[in-house]
Amino acid sequence: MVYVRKNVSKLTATERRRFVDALLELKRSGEYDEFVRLHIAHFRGDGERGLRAAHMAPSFLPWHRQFVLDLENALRRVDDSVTVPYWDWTRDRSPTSKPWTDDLLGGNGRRGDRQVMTGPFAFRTGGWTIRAGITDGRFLTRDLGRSRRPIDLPTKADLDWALRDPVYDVSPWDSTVSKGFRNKMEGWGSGGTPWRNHNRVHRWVGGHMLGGASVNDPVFWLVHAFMDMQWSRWQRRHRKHRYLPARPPGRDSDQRNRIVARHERMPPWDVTPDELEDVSEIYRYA
Ligand code: CU1
Ligand code: CU1
Repeated sequence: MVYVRKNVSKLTATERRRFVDALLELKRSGEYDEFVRLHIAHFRGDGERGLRAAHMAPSFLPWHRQFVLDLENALRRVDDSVTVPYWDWTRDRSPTSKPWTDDLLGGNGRRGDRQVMTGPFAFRTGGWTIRAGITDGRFLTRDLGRSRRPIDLPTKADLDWALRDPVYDVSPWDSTVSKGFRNKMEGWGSGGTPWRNHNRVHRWVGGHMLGGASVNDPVFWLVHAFMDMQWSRWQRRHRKHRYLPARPPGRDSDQRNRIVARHERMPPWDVTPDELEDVSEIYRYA
């Protein structure tokens, strides 16, 4: 059965509770922290050597598609009514709107140490201790809107600008490209606008969302579900266009063996971007 991913602001009270409870159960069992560790292990920039599967590369979108699917499958083993909701930050734009309520993800971090004090993921509830991180902090942190140097969430115009681009990605397939849907969504910028869409949302949330350990904040999944939804929209809008590159870069390219082409395996999974382009038999967005 094809299941439905919903807008987080449209969930019923029961759906909110079941989603939160399933996350807390994965945390309790230790499974959640494995997702955090996997993401940290794949957090590699284009300044480093080796294959980039997750970020600063064409497979940014399919990599996170598979990653969200794995988490969703784990949640559904706990409670098969649960799916990963998405956060539409072009509509819910305030630090007090959904999903920052006490019955969902809780609110902003407090002044000083930025510790999240409200909701189910506050350290003091005992259910959400950070175990896999880049620093030693044991509590979840946020700095919604970046208090010292305020930043706005990306807008619908930012999203439309990315969706309009019919080309999936362009050479040299990294964080420097100024064309292509993938980096316009991933959001590495240059010049006057350093952060676009996805990267700007990570910046706006702040705290744990700033680095490789961002998965510690459950909003990570809501952000990437919305990203994934935009990829599906882009596919519907540009039917003749597909994931690029179709073939691995040639021998003379410095991107050889550094990115995943359409029919190449995308680590850590035994799956290719080609196989992840159509998910219509698994889930859809409402
Ligand atoms: Cu990521
Ligand atoms: Cu992200």
